[in-house]
Amino acid sequence: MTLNRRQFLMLLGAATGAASLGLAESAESLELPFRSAQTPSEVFKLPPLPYAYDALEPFIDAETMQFHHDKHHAAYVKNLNAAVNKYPELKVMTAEGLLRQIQTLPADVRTAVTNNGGGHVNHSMFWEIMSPTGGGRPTDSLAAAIRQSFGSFEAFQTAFNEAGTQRFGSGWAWLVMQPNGDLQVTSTGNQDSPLMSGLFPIMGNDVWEHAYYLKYRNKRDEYLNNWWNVVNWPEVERRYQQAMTEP
Ligand code: MN3
Repeated sequence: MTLNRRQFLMLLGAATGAASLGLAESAESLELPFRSAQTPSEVFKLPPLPYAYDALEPFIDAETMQFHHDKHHAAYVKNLNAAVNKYPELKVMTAEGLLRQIQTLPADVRTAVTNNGGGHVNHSMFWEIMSPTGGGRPTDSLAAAIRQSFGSFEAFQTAFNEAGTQRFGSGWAWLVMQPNGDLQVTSTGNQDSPLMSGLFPIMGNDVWEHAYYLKYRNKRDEYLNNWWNVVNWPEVERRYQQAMTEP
């Protein structure tokens, strides 16, 4: 069984004494770091979309959301399961753990884990950092960190949008935390995860055409501008706090 962090913490709250076992410290954003053996094809699961397909209208259309989640993300999960089924020792690792240790994985599954593990982790984050009640600005410590790193929220938005428009072909625009704690705007190609470079992905926007083409056609810049209306800042803040506490 795979739990997101919120579900896991709820369970922890219900299980007296669980924190004393050290479980709280080892919880990751998507899955427990270790899990019991399961049937081979079901180690990684497609997380449910946390809102209706049309919930992000008019900024992201329902058809895009349905295909993006039910077809594209589902395919990454299926292919990631197929890749790790060759190596039982990989099936006890989280998808995030696989990406962080990508260079140590067996060479014949490294590309499949990069593409499909990255696709799974990136999209699992993506659904959660958007919300029908999103938009506005970050608050709390993240707002201060953004001001300190980029000068202003507007300057950060400009840098993030530029990272998205300048990514040639398919990929992601990111706000990441470097190992020294500094924030950085960057982009990656394909489904490459910042985790593979030792960077923590605080937030990212999917600039593959499958994320916007039905509604925006070739206007990626318009999609990037409108996307800010659905950003779930409380979840992004939570990820920022997680970035500062994870090793
Ligand atoms: Mn996508």
